[in-house]
This record gives sequence, structure tokens and C-alpha cells, in this order.
Amino acid sequence: MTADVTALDSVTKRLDEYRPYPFELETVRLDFRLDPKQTEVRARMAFSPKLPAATLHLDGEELDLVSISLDGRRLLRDEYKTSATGLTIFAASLPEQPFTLETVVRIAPETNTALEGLYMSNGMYCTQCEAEGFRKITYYPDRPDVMAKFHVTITGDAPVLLSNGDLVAQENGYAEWIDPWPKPAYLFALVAGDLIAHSGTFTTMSGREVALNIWVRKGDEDRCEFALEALKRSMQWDEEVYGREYDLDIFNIVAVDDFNMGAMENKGLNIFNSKWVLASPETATDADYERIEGIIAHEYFHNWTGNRITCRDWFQLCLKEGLTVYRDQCFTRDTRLGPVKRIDDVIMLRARQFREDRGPLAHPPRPDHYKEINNFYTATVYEKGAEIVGMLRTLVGETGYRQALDLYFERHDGQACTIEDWLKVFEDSSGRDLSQFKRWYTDAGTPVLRVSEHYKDGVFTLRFEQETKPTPGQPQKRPRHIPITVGLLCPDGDERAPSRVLEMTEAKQEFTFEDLPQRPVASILRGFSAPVSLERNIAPGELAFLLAEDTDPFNRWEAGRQLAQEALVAMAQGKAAQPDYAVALGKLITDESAEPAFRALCLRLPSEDGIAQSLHDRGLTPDPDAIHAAREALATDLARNHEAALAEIYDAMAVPGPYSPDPGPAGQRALRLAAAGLLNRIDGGQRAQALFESATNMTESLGALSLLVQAGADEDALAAFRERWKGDRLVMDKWFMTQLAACPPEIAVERAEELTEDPLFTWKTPNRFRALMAGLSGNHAGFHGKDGAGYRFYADWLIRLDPVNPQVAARMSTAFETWKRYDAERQAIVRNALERISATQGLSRDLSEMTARLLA
Ligand code: 0A1
Ligand code: ZN
Repeated sequence: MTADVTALDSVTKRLDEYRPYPFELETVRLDFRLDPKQTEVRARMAFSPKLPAATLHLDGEELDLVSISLDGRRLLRDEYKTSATGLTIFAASLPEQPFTLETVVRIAPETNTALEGLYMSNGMYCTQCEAEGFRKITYYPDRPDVMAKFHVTITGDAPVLLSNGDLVAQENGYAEWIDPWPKPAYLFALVAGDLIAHSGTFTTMSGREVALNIWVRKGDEDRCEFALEALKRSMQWDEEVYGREYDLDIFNIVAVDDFNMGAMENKGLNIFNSKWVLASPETATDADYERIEGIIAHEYFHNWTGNRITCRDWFQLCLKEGLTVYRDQCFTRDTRLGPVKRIDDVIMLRARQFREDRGPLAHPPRPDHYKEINNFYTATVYEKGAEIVGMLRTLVGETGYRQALDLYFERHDGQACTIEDWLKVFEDSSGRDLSQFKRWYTDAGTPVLRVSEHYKDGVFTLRFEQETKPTPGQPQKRPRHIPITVGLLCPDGDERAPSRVLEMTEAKQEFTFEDLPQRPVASILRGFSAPVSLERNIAPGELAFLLAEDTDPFNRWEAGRQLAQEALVAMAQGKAAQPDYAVALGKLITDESAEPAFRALCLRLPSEDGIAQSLHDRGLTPDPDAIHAAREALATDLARNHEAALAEIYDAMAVPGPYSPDPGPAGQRALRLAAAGLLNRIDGGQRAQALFESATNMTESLGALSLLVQAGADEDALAAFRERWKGDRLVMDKWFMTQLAACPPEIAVERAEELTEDPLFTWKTPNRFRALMAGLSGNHAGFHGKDGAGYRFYADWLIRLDPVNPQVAARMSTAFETWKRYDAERQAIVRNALERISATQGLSRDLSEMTARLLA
């Protein structure tokens, strides 16, 4: 073994090395004296030894230790040691009985640009502790299986001082908070600043009144109402659907501009990226509204799935995340248009998780090793984790699911759990054996499910074969337990056999349907009942039939998507596309019995990245320019073929009256914009221009701007938009992103370079950095331009951001995860760029783990 590998290996954490913490920590008292340069944190921890003669290790990073004492006695220098990662008190200095350890440390929130631990954003103090940020606040056993009751005092020069739990005392510049629920340190939060609350109340199912506050910067208070109402709907839904009641008298949400992720479920004090709280018709799109509601729900639902029942260690992250995403998805399905939400979720899953599963970053939903846990807040842990919960529900049924969840809450409330605990409640409540099913958690990769159909003498047979390609560290794959929901349709469109769940457990397996006088058309994997890649030899005519007739809305949409995908794959190889898609789509778009939102989805062409993946899956090397040209050509064809119908839709779908983010009007706007998007190719940008000038809400304004950008007719519009919104950080993020994502690929990199010179490109703010970089990487043919300028530009900025904010830099490096799909010249440039990042002096653990995995 080389020295290098040993060095890296010493930071690898492994699931099988888990050991319980040798001390019980019952209570912790934290006293903060806030100061931007020198915040003092006094921590008093009541420990009881669980094992004899154990040393006490506390995690701690970048802390300035002022004093340490045990049961009131100052510890001597030879009784403990500090290192870059923590503080160890030797066993000989520890009593066998319970004891209190008190430490005082100093930290500097003002210079904390990594936004982990205690930091400052626009003069406000704020914390982010998940996953391992608490160790940057004080010495502590910073691991989720150590759960303690927190009592916090805050002294500081700020009108609002917040922490978890209930407020027990308050005076000028001082506040005291007690959280009665034991919690791991990652759920700790503190906020202090000049904030203003938008408030309300919620009465729980047992009649308790909970005070609700959304804390924002002055000037933002009129953009909180939607989030507040979404919170109330979430609280109500969790009571009705899961029987879960809120457990404190107050629930606070704080919006912060500088935040590494979307939001954080700290107990009783959720902290949100302001992007996912603030909404007004003029500044937020329909999609923003829906997402805000979903994230508010997600963080609130964590109170039970994450906080009351937490994770034993970070390998179990998808225990809380998969389940909570599943819960927020169901909430949105219940409160908006269920089938449309399901389709949106699958589009996302394929775009992000399937892509991850096929590349060098593939990992199981429950990984068994990592170097930096922050790199595992992924689509696999979140979205695939949610799909696994959905499959469990399909397997045990509606009632079985509720029974399992009731048992989960009853058995594990107050505990730090594992995936094994989770599966056990399903086994115990349903009597089923889930040992094979567990592979969904432990094995990486998306199974390919091949199916062939046979019909003879009234018997219809489906023969399935499953195969999962090797993924990093897992060369051999075992068959999974796959629930496949299938329905059969008569040629006249009637349901022949209603949906039935086939349970596949073997590598090859067949299922028969009897007494069928005619060969049926099978609708397979209804509702996307398992996260697999279905391969089926199906005639375009049958797909067109399913698109027109399937009673399962997901598969109806899926048939259209497949037709489009086939057409695009053919065109990207210079072949002619079959006309079926255009014809079938023509019928659907004028079908007024279908929801506008559903029709809008059907009009959305597969993404260029998706087409590239599809070509790669067929053993071909994707050419980004050819893919872009194919997609443009298909869009133009559709516009020409259906010009009259699209124009009619465009006019009919105008929504009169005041703006509402409700699914009805939002769906109409989506359909209208989808029609405009196609027509934009042939109307010389006329509609886009008119819409841009007349728009009264951000959905239309941004939609129209994006079309103008795409048509290359954007100069005035971009300038006008910038002028109007330059003072609004959230809207300006959209301005940066949209013009890069939508512009002609040949100008994307140059434009990105210019935009980095814009004084509004405050690159240390994660939202702004992400807007620009994700805009560029979202422009498939632009980012993957042959000359490699996109790759070099992107790598340069990751190198620049890394010392400032390693988490965001590492996360953004996933733009490179598909590099091995492309030709040798492109690969050579990417390799070079990745090697350059990886050779950078002082590179963070976050980004160096990512580049090593990307290069492997
Ligand atoms: N638990 C949060 C996500 C989150 C994770 C890490 C963070 O900082 C590194 C912040 C938020 C959620 O699922 O919403
Ligand atoms: Zn979450």
C-alpha cells in the first residue's frame, strides 16, 4: 500500500466499525455570548459511564479552547489532549460515577464562509449542524446516536434570539430556551438577528395551540403567507394520514440567504434557504410555490421521521430522508394533482438518481463507507430512498403500511435507529420476509427489467428478466425483489384485467393471465411501481394506443415519452423519426378531458441529457450537438404539424384575474407556456415577446424570458429584467440561471464568463454560485462543447470556491458524473480538469473525495 492510500484510508468511515458511545449524555447546558469575531460557548455536559475505564472522546474542529473542568475542578494539561479533530480525556482522569464536564471555547462566526457550524449571513447569526457541524461550535460527542436534552442561553446584541424547544425566559439581549425532547447535536440550532415574524397558530388534534412564526429580514414579511399556510396544511396532513401530532408549543421557521442546502429540520426551529420560503406572485413561479410547499412539509414531517426517531449513524441517512421524501411526495400528491406529481417525481428521479446510479458516483441508498458524509446527501439517498418506501407500501398494501408505521412510531420513539429496525417493523406487522427486499438498501445500481410478451390459446404470458450492471465496489449483483404493477387493456381501450402487483424475485420469472379471448395490450410498471429501467420491444402503434387509452395516467404519459425518446434517439443519429409521436401527441393535446397540467407534461420533450444517456445505454457515443439539433428539429416539427391546435391552446389557456398558485391555474399556465415553447420555433418569438411585456406574474415573465433567450432575441428583455429586479436576490438568481440554461449552446460558455464579471455575481453566496454554474451545466450542448471550454471554466470555479465553501464545491462537481459517456477527446479534457482539481494544494476532504470517485 502506498503512503497516499493509507492517508486517505485513515479518513474512511465504515458501517461495520460502528460502536456504541461508551457514555450516556443526559443533559447539556449551552451558554452563548455572541460576538462576530469571538463568540464564547460554555458547555456543561452530564455524562454517565456505560463501560468501565473508557476514555472520553469529544469531537471538535477549529475551536479555541479556553478552559476545561470536571465536576468543578480544572483539568490539568496531562489529563486530556486536543487534536485537529477533537478532545480526549484519559480514562484515569474520569470518575466511575456520573460527572459533569464543562468547557469554554471561542469561535469566529464572521469568518466562517463554509456555512457549517455557527456563521453569519447579512449580519444575522445562524447555525447549520447536520451532519457534523456541531463540532465546530463546541467539543461534543457529535454523532446522531447520542441524544440529550438541551438547555440553551443566548446573550447577544440582537432583538431576536432563537433556539430549539420552548422559550422560558427573555429580556433585552438575552433569551433562554429549553428543549424537553432528547435530540442529537445535528438538530441543534441558534439564530440571532434583526428579524421580523409573520405569525399564526395551529390547534393540534388534541386541542393544543401551537404558535407558528416565520422569521425573515425586514422587507420580506409580505412574502411569508404562503409558507405559513403550507405549514398548517402539513401539520394537519400528518395528523390525518399518520396520526402524528406536533410536540412543542412553538414552531419557528427562519429564512436565511446564505445556506448550503434547501432547508434544515432542527427541532422546533427549522432553518430555510430563503429561496424556499419567500413567495409572491411577482417574484416566485408556480414551480417555486409547489416546491416551497413541499419543502415546508418535508422539514415539518422530519419532526417525527428524523427527530423523534433519528438515525443511529450517518450510514442510515436514508432512514430519515427516504421516508420523509416519500411523505412529502404523498402530501403533495394529496393536496395537488396526484398523477402529475408522480410524473414530476419520476422525471426528477430519472434525471438525477438514474444518472447517478449509472456513473462513477453510484452508491447504495445505505452506503457502507464514506470519507465525507456531506457527499452523501444525494438523489440516491433521498429520491431512491423514497421509492423504496413506496415499494414497501405496494408490497404490504395501504392498511399494512399504516400498521407498520404505527408500530415504527410505537416501538422506536426516542431512539436512534437503523434500516434493519425499519424493515423489522414491516416484517413483524405484515408477517412477510423482507430479507431479499433489503438489497434495495444495500446494493447500488438501477436494475434493467426486460420483458417479452406471449399470447396463445387465451393465455397471456409476461416473461421478465432482471439485470443490474456492476457499480463501483459491487461487481456482482443479486436479483432484487421487484413489485411490478400490471394492467391489461382490450384493443377497444377497456380495462381487461385491473391492476395487479406481480412480485418478481428471481433473475428470470414469468407470470400468466388466463381467459383472455383476445391478445391484450399490457400496461406494465404502472405508476412506476419500482425504480427500474424497463426495456420492452413494443411497436410504436401500441405505444400510441397506450398514450391514448391507458387508464393509468403515469403509463399514459410514459408511452408518449417513449415515443418521443425513440424519435429523438433516431434523429440524433441522423435517421428519420417515425411519425407516430407527432400524430399521437396531436390527439392528446386537444383532448380536453385531460388535465392541462398533464397535457403540459406530455408536450415537454425529453431532456438532452436524457437523450445522451439513452444513446449511451444503446452502446452509442452521444454527440451533444447532434442531440441538441435533433431536439430543436423535433420541436419545430411538432410546432409545424400542430400549429393551429397549439395556437388555440395558447389563447384558451390564458388565465384571467388575480394570480393564484393553485394547481388548476398553474396547470393552465404550464400548458400555455409549453405551447408557446413549441410555437416559439416558428413564430419569430412574437408570442414570447408579447407575453414578456404583458406578464403580471413571475411564471409568465420568466417563462417568456426563457423563450426569448432560446430564440436569441433576448438582449432588451434581459436588460429590462435585470433593471427591474437587480435589488431582489431571489429573482436575480433566476436571471443568471435562465439565460445560461436556455441560450444557444455555442454562446453558453462565453456568456457564463461574462456573467462572472457582473457585479451582481456574488459568488460566495451559494444560491448565486449555483444559479450560474447549474445554468451552464444544464445547457447540455454548451457545457459539453467540443473545445472543452465549458469543462475548464467549471473546474476553475470549483477550485476557486473550494477553500471558501467545500460543501457546495463538492456538490457542484457532480456536473462531471457523466463524463465517461462521451468521446475520447472530451474525456481527455475532463480527465485533465478533474486531475487539476485533485492536485490542488489544500483541497478539502469534500472535493477530494468527489474527484477521486469521479476519476476512479
Ligand atoms: N436534512 C436536511 C438536509 C440538509 C442536509 C445537510 C445540510 O447541511 C450540510 C443542510 C440540510 C433535509 O433533508 O432537508
Ligand atoms: Zn430531509
